[in-house]
Amino acid sequence: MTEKIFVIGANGQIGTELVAALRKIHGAENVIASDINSPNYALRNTGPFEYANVLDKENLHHLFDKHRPTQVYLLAAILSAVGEQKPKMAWDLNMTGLLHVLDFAVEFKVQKVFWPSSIAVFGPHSPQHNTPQYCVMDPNTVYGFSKLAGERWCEYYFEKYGLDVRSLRYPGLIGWRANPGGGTTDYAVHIFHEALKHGKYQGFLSAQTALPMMYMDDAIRATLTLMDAPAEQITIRSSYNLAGISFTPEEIAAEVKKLIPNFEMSYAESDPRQAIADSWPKSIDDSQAQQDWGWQLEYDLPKITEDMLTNLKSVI
Ligand code: AKB
Repeated sequence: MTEKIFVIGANGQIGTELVAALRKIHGAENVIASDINSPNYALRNTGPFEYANVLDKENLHHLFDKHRPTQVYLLAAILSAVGEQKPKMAWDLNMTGLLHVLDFAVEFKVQKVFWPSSIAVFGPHSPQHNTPQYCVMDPNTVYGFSKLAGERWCEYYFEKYGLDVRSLRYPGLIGWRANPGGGTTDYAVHIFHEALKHGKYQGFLSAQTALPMMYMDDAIRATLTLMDAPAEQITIRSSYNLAGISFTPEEIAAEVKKLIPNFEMSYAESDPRQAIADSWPKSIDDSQAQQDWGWQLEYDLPKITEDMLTNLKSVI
């Protein structure tokens, strides 16, 4: 059966890479990229594109009706750091946008929906090391509790309406094809750009702040593997923990220095993102994803560093 895949929020860090991967598998014409902004350089002239604002219910309904997608990926969101500057807007976009998509997915009998959650669903009272799938969750950012509420809605739509919705709690994502926008883990991408451009970088988190991170190739593979898994293997309909690897700014700086020996790292005195990072897990237990759909990580920190620097060199 030919899939018709609708990707909402395609211009972002995940969307840019996911659209390219989906188009390789399903053919460019079967993957409709959409965003509130004009297509970015990677999406331009590579396949169908629509303007979509998840809060514009009428237009979104029209797009579902026009394309009758079999799969929908909803990636439009306001991330943790920007969410703290615009709390009401973050709640509205992250929550109302999700509910619009879930409702239209039911109405138009979409076969599968993907919606990303995040390690931000955990909070200061969650276990910080090897954080389990199920534990105390008291996120204290708007982004975090919008993701936690979203997870509950996803499970609810699965239980009440039989909607096949699948989700991952992404760690911080690192990729070279697109920049992250407004998150707490963004430093782990900026460091590579700055190392190549200026040979130095001032991070906004302290040297010892460990956070779970993942290379984009792994994240895209995890997403596609989850979406391809037979429905009976999916035992979690809220969102799966996804671990990646955990490292500190000091550790990533040391890896960069191995390949760019004169690289210098410094650390900001204070930054509001530090409090967000301190409330998040340092490492994650993703054994349920391994068990249910065979998840295996490929990229460790040295491999990420080498791949990032090699690829970025050719594009910046
Ligand atoms: C952020 O930092 O806000 C995101 C995330 C971990 O969900 N990258």
